[in-house]
Amino acid sequence: MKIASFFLFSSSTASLFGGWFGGKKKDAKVIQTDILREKECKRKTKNGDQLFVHFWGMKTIGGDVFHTTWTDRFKDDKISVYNKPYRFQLGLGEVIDGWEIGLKNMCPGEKRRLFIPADLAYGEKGGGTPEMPAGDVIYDVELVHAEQGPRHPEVFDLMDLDKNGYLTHKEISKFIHNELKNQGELNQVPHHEELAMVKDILSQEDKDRDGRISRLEFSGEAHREF
Ligand SMILES: [Ca+2]
Ligand SMILES: [Ca+2]
Repeated sequence: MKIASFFLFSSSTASLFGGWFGGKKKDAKVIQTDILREKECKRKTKNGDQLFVHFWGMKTIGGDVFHTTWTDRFKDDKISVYNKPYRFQLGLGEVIDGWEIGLKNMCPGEKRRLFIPADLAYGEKGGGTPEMPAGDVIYDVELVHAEQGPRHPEVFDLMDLDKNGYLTHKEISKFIHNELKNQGELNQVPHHEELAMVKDILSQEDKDRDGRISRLEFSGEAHREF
């Protein structure tokens, strides 16, 4: 296990921000993903990115669509148009686990078909609305656009124990230690690796090299496009 950025921490603190299965460990699971349309790009989607997608949700291929951003808005002229793309931040538990797993490493313009088992979707009982059906689901998802997402200030506040607006080595260490503990992974990660994580984070995030991470360094440049 290697934690190299705050984005991954954001992911592990997903329970703070709600979501169906927030806080559950996600990356250990794999789902079947078919590429419907391939695209190349320099920078692929990763945790923390803000994604804009069009999607079609169905129980079986070719079956009724239970939820989509595609609509027959002008029925008389038989013109189908997109509604606005659906927007969410990857890795924060805002969407079902099947999406968190299946929409990583994706390029704009790419279209995927995700086969998602019930436990990574809305469960065996469903979410109580037609948009959240029970059992296994299939989503066709087209990535329209992706950009670096905003980081949650709540995470900074959580880490900044003395509330002085900076994250020190000690505060980061403490946060990591607690995160590992909460995830039940404390025994699997040796102490030296824990220290390496802290060093890793500081070297990546402490842009002005003053040995601590300011709020500005943490929040990064919002909406930087790729
Ligand atoms: Ca502090
Ligand atoms: Ca700094």
